[in-house]
Amino acid sequence: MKRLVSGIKPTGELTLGNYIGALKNFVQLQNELEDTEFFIFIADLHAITTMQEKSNLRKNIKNIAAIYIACGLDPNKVNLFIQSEVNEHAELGYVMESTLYIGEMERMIQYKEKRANNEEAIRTSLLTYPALMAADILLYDASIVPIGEDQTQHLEITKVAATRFNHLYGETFTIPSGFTPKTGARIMGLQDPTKKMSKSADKTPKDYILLLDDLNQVRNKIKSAITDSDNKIYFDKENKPGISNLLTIYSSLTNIKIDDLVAKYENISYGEFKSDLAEIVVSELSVIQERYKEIIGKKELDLYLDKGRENAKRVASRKLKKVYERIGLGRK
Ligand code: ATP
Ligand code: LTN
Repeated sequence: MKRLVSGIKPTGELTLGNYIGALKNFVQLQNELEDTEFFIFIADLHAITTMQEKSNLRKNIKNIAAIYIACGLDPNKVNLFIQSEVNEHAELGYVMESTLYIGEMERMIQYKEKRANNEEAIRTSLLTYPALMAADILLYDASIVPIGEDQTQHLEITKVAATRFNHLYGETFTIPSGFTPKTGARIMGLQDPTKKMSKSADKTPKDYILLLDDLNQVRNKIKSAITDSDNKIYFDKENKPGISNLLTIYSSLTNIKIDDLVAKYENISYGEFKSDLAEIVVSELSVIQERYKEIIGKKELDLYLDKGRENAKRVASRKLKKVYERIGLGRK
């Protein structure tokens, strides 16, 4: 039986970027892959690499759990759980810190970027973050890890950690592969299409679409997305980042190839294109929002998270025990 692992940090409300780059692919893989066990979690330990207000953190954790289900993950097929409730993640995270080198951590782009924005109070865990992410994946011997493009470097370091550990202590971990969508692995901001759409960076709300945004606001955000003035629709990431980003969103949500969209919208104005796209996004989000309302606050949500935690713990504790034995920690 193969295993798939992925997680999302509860650092804010989820965006269309999270949906296209990650969530939508979790659902697609759930429906396509056979003989695969799914472990999808809420990465709350990762969230505290930066300051989180307590009540927001709690709210965001539950919110992501409900969004997972609202987007189409079937909690009877997929193990949904909260990372901090399976203590093996933190414990193997420490072992991974003792496997990876500081130089390797310091090379991580996400660390360097976040550090550049906040020179003063950088938490140590922001640097060691990839060690915890490696633990998240290796605890379950995951062979497939669906992620957006910004996480590929972290997945690479996970492979380094697994290979090094196997070499030092004998075959212990499966080397994982990333699954990144061909289109939509990096959705850009609507106001600044040269930067990633993000839920936690300091941005104007018009730059991102939240999955739970009011649908009229969604329409307005798409209509006021920054585009160039040449009024021709074609894909050119360098020179036309705005329109290229909108084409990517359109293509990801409809599965229509970008080339076919370009042909369809030849000689059509940006305004009309944006209106069509707005309706496509709205119809996708309205289904998610309906299901979200049905599940949030319900007792079932906790029961699913309990069941997910137990299943995750069973696998994770066995693995951690084996790791400790391999290293020579403790007495047996
Ligand atoms: P933050 O914005 O708080 O730094 P994030 O959104 O990058 O967080 P997560 O919420 O943990 O981080 O990301 C969950 C998944 O969504 C990851 O696989 C990530 O690669 C993907 N993702 C995030 N933003 C985008 C985006 N703009 N385009 C495509 N995928 C994305
Ligand atoms: N690092 C990811 C979230 C994350 C993750 C993981 C993704 C934490 N652990 C394990 C896949 C597998 C992020 O910041 N987006």
